[in-house]
Amino acid sequence: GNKAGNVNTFGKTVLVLGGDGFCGWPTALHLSDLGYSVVIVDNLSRRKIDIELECESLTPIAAPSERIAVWNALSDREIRFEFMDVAHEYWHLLELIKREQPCAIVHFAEQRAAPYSMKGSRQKRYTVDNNVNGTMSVLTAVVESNLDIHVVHLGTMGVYGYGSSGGKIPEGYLDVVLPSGERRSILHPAYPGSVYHASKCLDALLFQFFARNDGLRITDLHQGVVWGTFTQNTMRHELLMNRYDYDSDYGTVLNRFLMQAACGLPLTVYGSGGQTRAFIHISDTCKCIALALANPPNRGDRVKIYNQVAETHRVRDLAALVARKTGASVHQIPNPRNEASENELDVSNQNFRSLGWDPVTLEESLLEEVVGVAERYRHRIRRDKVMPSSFWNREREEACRANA
Ligand code: NAD
Ligand code: USQ
Repeated sequence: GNKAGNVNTFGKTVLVLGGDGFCGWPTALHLSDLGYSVVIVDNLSRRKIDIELECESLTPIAAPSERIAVWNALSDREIRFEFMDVAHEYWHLLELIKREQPCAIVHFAEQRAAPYSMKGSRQKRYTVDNNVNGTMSVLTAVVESNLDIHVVHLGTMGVYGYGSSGGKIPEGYLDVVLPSGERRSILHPAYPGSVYHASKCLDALLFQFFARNDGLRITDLHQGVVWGTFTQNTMRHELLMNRYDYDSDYGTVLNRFLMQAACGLPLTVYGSGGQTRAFIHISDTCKCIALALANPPNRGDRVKIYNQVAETHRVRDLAALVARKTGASVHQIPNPRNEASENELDVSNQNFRSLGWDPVTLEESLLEEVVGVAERYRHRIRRDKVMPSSFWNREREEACRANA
């Protein structure tokens, strides 16, 4: 394996689709810092959804041009920005690819919140339209450009489904014995738990097809729940600050618990809290992308799939940990989601481990840092955005409303 630091990035351009988002922004800075020429492509749909949901990032985030200018001034590098809807401006995307001739495209540009994708029929349809069309446009444009571009996509652990792991979850493929007795390695079956997760399963089928039919070089990263907000690069200036979502649609569970602890709110455990999920810190998201870029598949290879996870935890154990550290109280509330109430989760992350990745885990100091950020900005919290407001089905909605 090729360790990221050993790669010659000189003259190499990377497009970061969705580079204004929570994972995309710190990754764009990290890749720029490593010497890649970075072009952020984003239609700012996430900032517009903030307006729709009447809730902003807990941390104040600067406008794209403002924060890019700050980075360019202090890093002596140059990030550029293209305002574009990658799902619906195909010709614009193709032109950009032909002009920039990137060695790789990192694709974060999707609607990524499971609760938002279940909010109503408009949001369900928007999520599939945006995510599947975006992926389709990227793949088609790469074929059309006739350039040998490595596509790195941010997928999710949720494609495997939770609750029926049947042992350690492998990295994308399952060895099976067909009825004929023949052995075969197949794409792991998809068990999406939300419309958002279903859109990622559809993406995965498109990757499989384009890798086989057109020989595209594709890496799909099945990432766990991301926590934290700061990275070394975003800490270099106040105006480089990253997003911190805390509302019930976009806030991920550990960041929500840390926010709740900082504001004196009870920690909202959905159901029994027996759900086990995989976690990764935002700084490791950036490192894993760099490692994936440094280790592309060869032309003709099947899609390279990595599980991008550091550790697994049960939701109620996370709540107990945060409560112990901060004195917060824990509230079990009816689960707005339709998911297994208890599940085991054992995940292989051997692919990244074999490249020397040594992930950070739930260290006390990092947890304290996040609580510190939440305390600093707690005056910005809209308390009416903390309780669940998206429900998986009518039964869940009635149970939640009856409890409210
Ligand atoms: P985010 O919503 O903060 O960022 C996504 C960015 O993509 C936003 O800036 C948005 O404006 C942009 N975007 C969306 N649709 C677009 C389009 N059609 N054209 C151009 N830009 C578009 O989300 P995030 O947390 O940074 O997640 C990024 C990716 O990582 C997603 O694909 C998500 O599925 C995956 N992921 C995230 C997590 C997590 O916990 N945050 C975990 C696993 C996987
Ligand atoms: N949960 C609570 N209380 C809360 C919020 C969540 O108990 O206040 C529970 C949920 O019911 C769920 C678990 O915590 O069982 C995780 O929820 P989450 O919102 O943190 O994560 P999820 O909806 O799975 O989605 C997030 C990202 C998504 C990414 C996914 C990775 O938003 O983009 O794909 O994590 S994974 O979960 O591994 O599929």
